Amino acid sequence: MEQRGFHGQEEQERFLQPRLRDLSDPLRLPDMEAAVRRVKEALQRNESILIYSDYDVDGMSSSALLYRFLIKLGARVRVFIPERMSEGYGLSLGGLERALEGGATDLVLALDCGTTSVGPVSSLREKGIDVVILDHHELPEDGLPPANVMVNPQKGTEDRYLATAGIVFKFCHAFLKLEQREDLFDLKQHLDFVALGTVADLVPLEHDNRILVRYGLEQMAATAHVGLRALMQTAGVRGAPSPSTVGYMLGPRLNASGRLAEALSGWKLLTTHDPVEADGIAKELDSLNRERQRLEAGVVEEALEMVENLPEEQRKRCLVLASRQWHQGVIGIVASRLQRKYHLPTIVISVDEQGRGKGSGRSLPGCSMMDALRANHGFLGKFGGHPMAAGLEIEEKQVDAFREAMNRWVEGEIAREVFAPSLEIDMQLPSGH
Ligand SMILES: [Mn+2]
Repeated sequence: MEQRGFHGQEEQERFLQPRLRDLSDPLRLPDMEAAVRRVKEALQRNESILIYSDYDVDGMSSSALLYRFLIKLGARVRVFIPERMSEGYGLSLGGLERALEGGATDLVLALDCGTTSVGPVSSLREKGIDVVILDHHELPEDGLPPANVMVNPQKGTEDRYLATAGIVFKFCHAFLKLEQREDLFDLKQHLDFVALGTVADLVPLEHDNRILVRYGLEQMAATAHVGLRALMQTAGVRGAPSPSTVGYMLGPRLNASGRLAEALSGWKLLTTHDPVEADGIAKELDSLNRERQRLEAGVVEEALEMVENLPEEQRKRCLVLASRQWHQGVIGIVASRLQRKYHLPTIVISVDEQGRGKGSGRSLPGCSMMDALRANHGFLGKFGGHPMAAGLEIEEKQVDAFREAMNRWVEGEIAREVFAPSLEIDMQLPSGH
């Protein structure tokens, strides 16, 4: 324990026996109190609220939790999740246009997106619509969007490991705490959603994440949510769920909706109270997931061949691969497979008929994908994400130059040891014991 940096009995106990009451104060997240106040105002004025969330598992778990919370409090609220293929990641003008068609809107709550969306947030404010962002993505360098409130741990120094599901949990907790009405909503019963989003987003399972995931998985085993139960049944989950149950069985099925069809069905599955509907959606997600596996295998095969055909210096420090044949819904998974196989930062790009590429990048500890993209942003359109995973836009004609520049940048900036597969050894045990 000392080796791992846990000093003293109390700290060691806390790691070995995590307790919910050890969770840090939700109000220490930057601007959390302002976010709670704005939402409370919306409830008092009976405003119409729109939850706009990302289409991945963290996004849909976050919106499922917040939706249930606000409904329980009597809010007028609807949920919108953009389409990956046509509207793309995050708050976009196209996505917002369709979202606002859903009805009058006084307040937009952006979940797991919005941190870099200067244009879309400005356009909402011009329409007189207030915006509260709950997100954990990295901050842009050239100024934040003009949201009324942005809760993002990246603005501070603490809690930076939280996924959006964890931030939404903290929002609900802060709300109940400020109201002094912990009886209004059973937050513990929804910890399974928090575990889903946190594990699927691959954030480090340390500090509060460890507590949230531990109790969330326990909750999942006896989940009160019929959709989650149906999904576990369809996926063949037996025994107590673990992080790998979420990572390999539940996460891919929920994500399959956002990759190949509409992410809203994953959200519906999490929020439905109807066992028949739940069963139908779970089966649909299962077959979408099989389709996804088929597409993925094809792209992996082509990508491997492409790597082997690149000259050595163009694949030495970074892989950048693009094709018009690749389905945009699977490029992220393919990038992470290649990243693990070659132990290099990897970007896989799907190019449309007009020559516009959308790419997904995965990196490894010690080499921040975001730093690499910032340094080479001249080749790119929009980009954003985390040190280990990012998304980007690029024109097809820029891909070759971008590949060269990335290889050069990584070669020059990142220490060689980063790319050597390594074992982390805590201590050596003397033999003969
Ligand atoms: Mn996320």
